Amino acid sequence: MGKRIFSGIQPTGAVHIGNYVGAIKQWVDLQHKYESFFCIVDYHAITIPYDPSDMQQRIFDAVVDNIAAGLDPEIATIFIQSHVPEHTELTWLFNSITPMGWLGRMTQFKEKSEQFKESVNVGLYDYPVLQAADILLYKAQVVPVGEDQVQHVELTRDIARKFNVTFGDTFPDPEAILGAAPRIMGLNDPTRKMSKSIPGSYVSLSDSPDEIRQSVMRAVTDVGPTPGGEMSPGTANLFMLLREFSPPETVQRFQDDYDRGAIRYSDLKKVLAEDMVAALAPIREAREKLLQQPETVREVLRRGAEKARGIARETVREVKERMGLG
Ligand code: AQP
Repeated sequence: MGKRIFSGIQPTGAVHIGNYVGAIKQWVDLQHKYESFFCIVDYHAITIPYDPSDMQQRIFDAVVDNIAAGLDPEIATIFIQSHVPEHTELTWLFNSITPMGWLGRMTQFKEKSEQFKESVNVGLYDYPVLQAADILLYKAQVVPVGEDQVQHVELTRDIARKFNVTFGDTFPDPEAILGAAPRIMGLNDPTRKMSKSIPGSYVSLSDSPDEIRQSVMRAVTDVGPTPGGEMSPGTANLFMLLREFSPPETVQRFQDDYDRGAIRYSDLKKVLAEDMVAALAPIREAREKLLQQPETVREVLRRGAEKARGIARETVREVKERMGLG
């Protein structure tokens, strides 16, 4: 069997350029190289407060955004996590071998419990075990993610190894792989990562050209470079985006201006905004078309769940047998 990749995205809000450059662009490249599974992880999304009445719409939008951005349903298996019940079944089996201390160390849990102080639930704590089940159900070895998810992939590896040692060799060692821009910071607060759940932090793939311009022009920078000092987080973030969306000559020109202490951030932002508008235009157009074909999208998801379930069922059968439950 060739290598498999697995990755997921939460339907917690609009898919943004951080998700796009940090993860989706890699998925689009890698789908040609490996057997690929991409999942809209709705069971993960319910671990923070949400409105059930628009969950289905957010799931649908996330699928549309990913296909519009280049995921090809003819090559990759695209499906919804809750359509494959083995994800939660394997989570329970893994819960019984995962020490609580491993989960207590997870940075995302610490950050999210701070962000949603009033509603820290068991699901949020157990989130990384569900993620391990997502990956290992398909025995994926390659997991393309943004930097924030690396710790969870390492935990997945620990769970796989512990299972193998305890019950016999079953799972491969999954490995996280990062793209060139693995951590895009929030435009309104460049000390925190760009996040769907932080309003003002992101440009989404569905934003209009004017919304993109407004968000980029409002991005936090600094009053000017400190001679010989490090770039401020906001400026470094804009340069990172420039490298993703603008040609190398443009990046070089602004880098030279910065080095000479002659940079005007408003000029940089204007150029970046226009290059971003142009780069995202084909995605926006593909998105509009897909929105007119909801039945096609639903058919992709039906086929995806069917293919995923075939594999997931077999893994759970094997795991239960090894654990003395089969
Ligand atoms: N700011 C980011 N820069 C680079 N990559 C990012 N990713 C997320 N934010 C950035 C990567 O995108 C993939 C899908 O992310 P997710 O939907 O599973 O959840 P997340 O990491 O928790 O992303 P968000 O946008 O911050 O969502 P909320 O606000 O709901 O928590 C992952 O591979 C992730 O690394």
